[in-house]
Amino acid sequence: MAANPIARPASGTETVVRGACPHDCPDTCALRVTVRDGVAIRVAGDPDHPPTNGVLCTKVSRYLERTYSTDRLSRPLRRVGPKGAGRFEPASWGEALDAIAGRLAAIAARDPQRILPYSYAGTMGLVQGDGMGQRFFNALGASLLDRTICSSPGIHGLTYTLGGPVGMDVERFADAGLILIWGSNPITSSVHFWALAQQAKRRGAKLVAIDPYRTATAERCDVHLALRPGTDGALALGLVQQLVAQGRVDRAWVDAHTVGFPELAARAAAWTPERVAATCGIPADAVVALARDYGTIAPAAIRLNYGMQRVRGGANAVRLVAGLPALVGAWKHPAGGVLLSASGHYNLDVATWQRSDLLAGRRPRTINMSTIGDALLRADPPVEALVVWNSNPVAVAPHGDEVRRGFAREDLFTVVIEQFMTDTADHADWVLPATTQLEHFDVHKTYGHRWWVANSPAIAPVGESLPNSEIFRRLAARMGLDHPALRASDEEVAADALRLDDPRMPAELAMAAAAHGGVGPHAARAAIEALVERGYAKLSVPEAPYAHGGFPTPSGKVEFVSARLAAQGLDPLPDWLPPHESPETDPALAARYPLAMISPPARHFMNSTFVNVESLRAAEREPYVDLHPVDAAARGLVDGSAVRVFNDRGDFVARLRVSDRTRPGVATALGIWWPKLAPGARNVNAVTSQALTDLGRGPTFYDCLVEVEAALLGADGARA
Ligand SMILES: Nc1nc2c(c(=O)[nH]1)N[C@H]1C(S)=C(S)[C@@H](COP(=O)(O)OP(=O)(O)OC[C@H]3O[C@@H](n4cnc5c(=O)[nH]c(N)nc54)[C@H](O)[C@@H]3O)O[C@H]1N2
Ligand SMILES: Nc1nc2c(c(=O)[nH]1)N[C@H]1C(S)=C(S)[C@@H](COP(=O)(O)OP(=O)(O)OC[C@H]3O[C@@H](n4cnc5c(=O)[nH]c(N)nc54)[C@H](O)[C@@H]3O)O[C@H]1N2
Ligand code: SF4
Ligand SMILES: [Mo]
Repeated sequence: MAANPIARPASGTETVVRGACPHDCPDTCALRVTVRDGVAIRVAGDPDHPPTNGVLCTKVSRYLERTYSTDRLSRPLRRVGPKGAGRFEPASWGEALDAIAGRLAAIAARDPQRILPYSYAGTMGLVQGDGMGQRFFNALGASLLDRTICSSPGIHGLTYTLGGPVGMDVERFADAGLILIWGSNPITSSVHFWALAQQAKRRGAKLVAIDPYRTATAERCDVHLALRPGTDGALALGLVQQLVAQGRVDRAWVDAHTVGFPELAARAAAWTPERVAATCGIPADAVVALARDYGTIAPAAIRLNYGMQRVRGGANAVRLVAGLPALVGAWKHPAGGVLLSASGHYNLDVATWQRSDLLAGRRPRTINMSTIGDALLRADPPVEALVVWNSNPVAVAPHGDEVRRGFAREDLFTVVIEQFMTDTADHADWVLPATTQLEHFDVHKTYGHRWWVANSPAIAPVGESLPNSEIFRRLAARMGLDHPALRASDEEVAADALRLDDPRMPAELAMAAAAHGGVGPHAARAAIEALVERGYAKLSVPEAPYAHGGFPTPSGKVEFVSARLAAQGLDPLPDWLPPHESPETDPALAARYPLAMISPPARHFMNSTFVNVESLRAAEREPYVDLHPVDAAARGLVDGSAVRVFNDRGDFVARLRVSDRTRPGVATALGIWWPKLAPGARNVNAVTSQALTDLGRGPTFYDCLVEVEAALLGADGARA
C-alpha cells in the first residue's frame, strides 16, 4: 500500500505519514513520521490522538537512530562459525530462501511437528506479528506455540473472574477519586496512563502504589505499600476481610451482579490485618487504612500491570484483585473498576486471521514458549527446526543457560528474522533482515486503550530487508505451498482479523464496511482503508459498560466462585499461593538463597529491544542490582562494587546499588540486557526459573531466590 500522507508542506518534498508504535506497550501511540526525499527525518506523536496526545516516550523518540543504525541487518546471512559465535557471511535472498525451504520441506515430509515457530511482541501488529507467520506454520502443520511469556496468567485470572481481558477505559482514570497502581510502574511502562493519573491527582485524587520497589511512580504517590513479592493475593484477601469487617461492601450490587460472595468472604475471614502484615511484610494498620480508602473514596480505580503476576500464584492474585471493584460497586462509575488489559474488547476473528483451517484437521502438539530451554533440550520428538521472529529468547526467556544450550545444539536448524544481530541471531543458521515499523504496513489493536491504530509505511525498506509477512509469503511460494491465504496482501491479512458484526466496531469503520455490503472481504477491506485514512478509530464501548452487570462470564456476573475452574478439578475460589521459591514453600532453599529477585522493565529499554541503541544504553549505564542497606551490610558489600548474583541455575554480574528503594530481602535488577552487551555475557535470566504459574502456564520471572556476593571483574568488565 502506498504511504498515506496527511500533510504536504509547500516545498512539496516533505510528507507526513501516519504510523503506530509497534512495541509491547499498553499505550500504542499514534505516530506522525516526516519524510523528506525518501528519508524519514522525524518521528513524533500525533497530538490529535486522545489517549497518547502527541507525546512519545524517550525510547521511541529515538526510533530513527534504530531504523538508520549502521548495525541494521541489511542482507540475509549464512552462519560460518560455531553456533553462538556470531560469524556469518552475506548471501542472496534466493540462496537463503532455497536453503531454508529445502531444509524445512525435508523435515516436514518426515514430521512437521519437529518444526517450531517462536515469536512474540517485537511488533504487536496484526500483519507483522502472528498473522502471515502463523498461516505459514499452520499450512506446514508445525508445532503450535503457546505464547505465554508475558500476560497469560493475568489474562486467565481476568477471564475466570470478569469473563475476559476487559476493563476500564484508561481515558477515564482522570476522573477517579482513588487510584491503586498495583504492580505497575507507569512512569516507565505506560507514560500516558501516568499523565491521566496526574490529572486525577490535580483534581484531588489519592494515589496508592503497591510495589516491592520504590519506583519513580511509587515515590510520587500519596501512599506506597512495599509488600514482599508474590504476596498480592494475601493483601487482596486482607482487603476483602476488612471491607466486610468495616461494613463497606455494597451488598445490593454484590447480590445482583456477583457469584460466590459468601464463599469468598468465608475464605477471606482468616486474613486479618495481622496475618496480612506478617505475610506481606507491611504494617497491619496500612491494610486497614487501604480498605477504608477503597471502601469510601469513589470512583475507585485499579491500574494493575503484569508485574504482580510473574509468580506462582499470579493468576489467583489477579482473580482476587479483579474481584475487588465488585465489592464496593465501583463498576457503577465510568471511572471505577480495574484495568489490566483491554484487549478483549477487540474480539478478533482469530481463525480467519491466522487461518486455522490450513491445519486441515491435523492437531500438532503445543510447545510452551516460557520453557523453550527445556523444549529444545528435551522435547520428544525433538525440535529439529526453529524459526524465530519478533523475539529474542536467548535474552528474555527464563533459565538462560538452558535456553542457550538449546540454541547451541549443532543438529538444530535455526532461522532468525531480525532487525539486529541479537544473542538469539548469533545462534542462527540463517539470519534474515526484517523491516522496521517505518518500512512496512500494519494495523494495531492495543491492550491499554480502546483505539485501533494503523501504520502506513513511510520509507522504502532499508537495505534488502523485507517485512515478516513478505518473508513468509516468499518462503511459502518456495516450498510450493500455494493456498491463496498464503498469498494474501498485508491489507487482506488485517481485514481478515476484523469481526464486522461486533457492536464495538468503531462507527466510522462500520459505516465504511456498510457501504460495501457490511459483510465479507470487500466490506472488511473498506473498513481497513477507512482506518488507514483516519489513522485511528475508537471502539464503541458504552460508558460504564458493567454498571448493571453483563460481564462476559458464563453467568454474566463477576465470578468470585468459578464453575469453570471447578469443572477442571481446580479450586473454584481464588486463594493466596506462596511463591515456588519462598520460605513458606522451600525453607531449605530460602536458607541458602535468602533474597527474592525481581527484574522489572528498565525505562530506556523495551524488554531487550533498544539495548543496542547507544544513547538509550548510555542512559541505563550498566546492569545494576539494588539491595537494601541492611542486606548489603550483612554481606559486607558496598555501593558501586561489582557483585555476582547467583543461585543453582546460574549467575550474572552487576553493579551494586545500595538503596532503600528496594525492600529488605529483595534484590531488584532491572531488565533486560542483551547478554553480549553485559559483563560476563549473562543477564538476569541466568538465574530465573522455568517453573510456571498457577493458571495460564506463564513464566515466574519474579519468583526467584538468589544470593549476592562480591565479584572479581577483569579490566574489560568480564569476570576474572
Ligand atoms: N520502558 C519500558 N516499558 C515497558 C516495557 C519495558 O521493558 N520497558 N515492557 C513492556 C511489557 S512487555 C509489558 S508486559 C508491560 C508491563 O510490564 P510490567 O512487568 O507490569 O512492568 P511495570 O509497569 O514496570 O511494573 C511492574 C512493577 O511491578 C513490581 N513488582 C514486581 N513484583 C511484584 C509483586 O510481586 N507484586 C507487586 N505488587 N508488584 C511487583 C515491579 O517492581 C515493577 O515496578 O510494560 C511494557 N512497557
Ligand atoms: N527477567 C525478565 N525476563 C522477562 C521479563 C521480565 O520482566 N523479566 N519480561 C517478559 C515479558 S513481559 C516479555 S513481553 C518478554 C519479551 O520478549 P520479546 O517479545 O522477545 O521482546 P524483545 O526482547 O523486545 O525482543 C523483540 C525482538 O523483535 C525484534 N523485532 C522488532 N520488530 C520486528 C519486526 O518487525 N520483525 C522482526 N522479524 N523482528 C522484529 C526486535 O529487534 C527484538 O530483538 O520478555 C520477558 N522476559
Ligand atoms: S513504547 Fe509506548 S509510550 Fe513509547 S511510543 Fe511506543 S506506545 Fe508510546
Ligand atoms: Mo510483556
